[in-house]
Amino acid sequence: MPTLLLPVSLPDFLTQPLRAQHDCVSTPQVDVRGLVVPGGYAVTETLLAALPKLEIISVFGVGYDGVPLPLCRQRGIRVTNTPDVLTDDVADIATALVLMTSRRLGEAEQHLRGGAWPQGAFPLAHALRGKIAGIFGLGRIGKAIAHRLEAHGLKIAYHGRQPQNLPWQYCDTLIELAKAADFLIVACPGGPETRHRVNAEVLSALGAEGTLINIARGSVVDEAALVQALENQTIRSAGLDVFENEPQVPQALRNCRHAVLLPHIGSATHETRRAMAQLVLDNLTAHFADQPLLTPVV
Ligand code: 8YV
Repeated sequence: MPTLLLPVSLPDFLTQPLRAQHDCVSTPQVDVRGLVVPGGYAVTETLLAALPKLEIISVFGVGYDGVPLPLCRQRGIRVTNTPDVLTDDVADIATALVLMTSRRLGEAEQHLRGGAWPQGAFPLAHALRGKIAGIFGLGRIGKAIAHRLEAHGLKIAYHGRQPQNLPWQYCDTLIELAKAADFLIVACPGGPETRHRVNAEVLSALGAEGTLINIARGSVVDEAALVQALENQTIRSAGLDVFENEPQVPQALRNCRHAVLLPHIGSATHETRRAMAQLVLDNLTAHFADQPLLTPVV
């Protein structure tokens, strides 16, 4: 049985079948041939150096920003992820955050649970109809968000590496997109290329009536700049499912009533997490049987 390293805890419905077919360990060992990690997990060069026989890294998530791809290519280590199966769930959470921030749903619920009823005391919210959603990163998830928000009456603009053959407005720069957007929605991959792309300048372009939504990676947003923008009300609100140093969420964000905060639950449904687990299993089985990978990254 090939030895697999599972350095952090993963759901039982993934670890049980993994243990049935592999020898699973939780600390690095020289005979490890496969590594299974959640999306965004930092696979360091030190860890890779401790695994001389590593053949495959299977990411339980779509985002492989924590995996050093050049080093994997150099060493011939294959990398897989779990795309597509989580697209709808993550897009649903982005849509929920747009609704929660615009209609102040969290605050309204707390208001009622606190024993109150509006009677003029609860502030009016903002409608979605006619507003502009600016999507940064129009990949599979970005497009699924765009379709959902179109159905809510928003107009779609986007920025990414290049314009696509789509009926939506392309903005050449992120600043231009932020200026145009009522909701700036981060849906791009994480990693060094996008680190802190949403900075103080972008937030200032988003403006006092703008909302930032992030369902991608916390690293894309300069969180300190975001806290400042929320505290100084230079943006209206933020809806976040991801944070720069998960699971740490700055107290300043927790204190902010104009921020809706979720604990990285974009793909956290029974159906999707099981489909992700199946992809991890199928990729590993294919690899150890010398068959083509289902969802190869490298
Ligand atoms: C998961 C994710 O939270 O897919 C990703 O990249 O970040 C999420 O779907 C994670 O991978 C599950 O542990």
